[in-house]
Amino acid sequence: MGASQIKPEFSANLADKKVKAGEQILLRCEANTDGVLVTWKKDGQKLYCVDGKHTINKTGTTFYLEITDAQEADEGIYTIHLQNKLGSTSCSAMVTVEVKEWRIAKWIQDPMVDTLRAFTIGNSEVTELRFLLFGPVGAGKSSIINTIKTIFEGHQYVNCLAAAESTTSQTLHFDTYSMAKNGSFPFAFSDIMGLEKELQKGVSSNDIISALKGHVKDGYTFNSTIPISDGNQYYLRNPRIKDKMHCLVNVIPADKLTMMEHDFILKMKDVRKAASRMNIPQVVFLTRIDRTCQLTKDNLRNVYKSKKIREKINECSNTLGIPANCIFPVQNYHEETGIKTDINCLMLDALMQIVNWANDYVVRLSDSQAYTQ
Ligand SMILES: Nc1nc2c(ncn2[C@@H]2O[C@H](COP(=O)(O)OP(=O)(O)OP(=O)(O)O)[C@@H](O)[C@H]2O)c(=O)[nH]1
Ligand SMILES: [Mg+2]
Repeated sequence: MGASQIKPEFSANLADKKVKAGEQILLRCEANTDGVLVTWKKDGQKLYCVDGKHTINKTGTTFYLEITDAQEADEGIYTIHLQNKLGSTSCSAMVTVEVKEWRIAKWIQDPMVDTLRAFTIGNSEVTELRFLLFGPVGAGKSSIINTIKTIFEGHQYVNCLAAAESTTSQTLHFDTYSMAKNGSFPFAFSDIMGLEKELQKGVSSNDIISALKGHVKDGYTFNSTIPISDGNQYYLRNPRIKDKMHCLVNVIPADKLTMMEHDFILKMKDVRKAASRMNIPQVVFLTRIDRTCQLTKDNLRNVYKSKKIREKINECSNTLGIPANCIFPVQNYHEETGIKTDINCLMLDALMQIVNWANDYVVRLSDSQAYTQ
């Protein structure tokens, strides 16, 4: 019986491959006949073979694809399709190319906690460095506070109300969470209502700007249509340096970044401009990274090997105009019931940077340049 007279079938399928950058990738499968037309595809498109890079081969009924010097661009789903007069068949495999860490994180918690515990602020007029968390509804602002408090308290903290998925903000009041404990950890994080793209919804940009300037007292209930003003019992008329914000933390959900609409980005940029005018350092905490990258979800320590996360950081940098080295991917406690050292370390790594930047800012200021805007 001629080989082409049987319908092609695989006796051994292509197998998934994980290689390091620079290595060779060899995909191999075995069929029941060699009388077939062979087509290789990558990510659903016919494979474009580059001389010296791709080699397609066949020995008897064994089919090969060899790729030299594996690079990020070689990653994807490879499919081989066999066809003859009697039918066709195909099988696929996932090729993953592990890249070197493009940023180094420290995965040892205690030295970072010790450094933050012993942190002293370089301006005696400031008792706590203040961070304002700001970003879209459901970005993970309240969860960041819970995560940081969990690290410093040593047990899970859930007092800052984090919401299940919702389109309107769960946080309605301005509240400041002090991290201070026995004279250590002189940091405070203020939680605010989420930003929405519509003009009269979510927190108003004017309220955020007032909060940056230190005019907003704890307990203030946000009003989307009427921003806080002098006369409101929660309005602090003459804020001192200690009352104002020393760093603006833009909280951006990595999994929703691409869907952020233009009007919304303009609103965020308005706030950024105001912060820039005041020279307040600005950073991004990129949250929900586990929803963006499976590699990172499987093991948080892969975060700085992940191409998806690096792409998100670049996308975020281009969208908001914030340099990539001021963008920190973080993961919040959201479903865990116990303490996870890796979650803590990634957050601590970001905190180690931003407390220094906030401190540099308060060192430059003094109450002699009283802030009365
Ligand atoms: N998977 C995952 N979910 C997260 C993460 N951070 C927050 N969440 C979830 O996202 C949802 C919103 O989180 P919140 O902390 O309430 O967000 P928020 O920015 O305070 O939201 P509003 O106050 O409503 O504006 C909750 O269901 C959280 O559990 C994260 O890193 N990973
Ligand atoms: Mg909230």
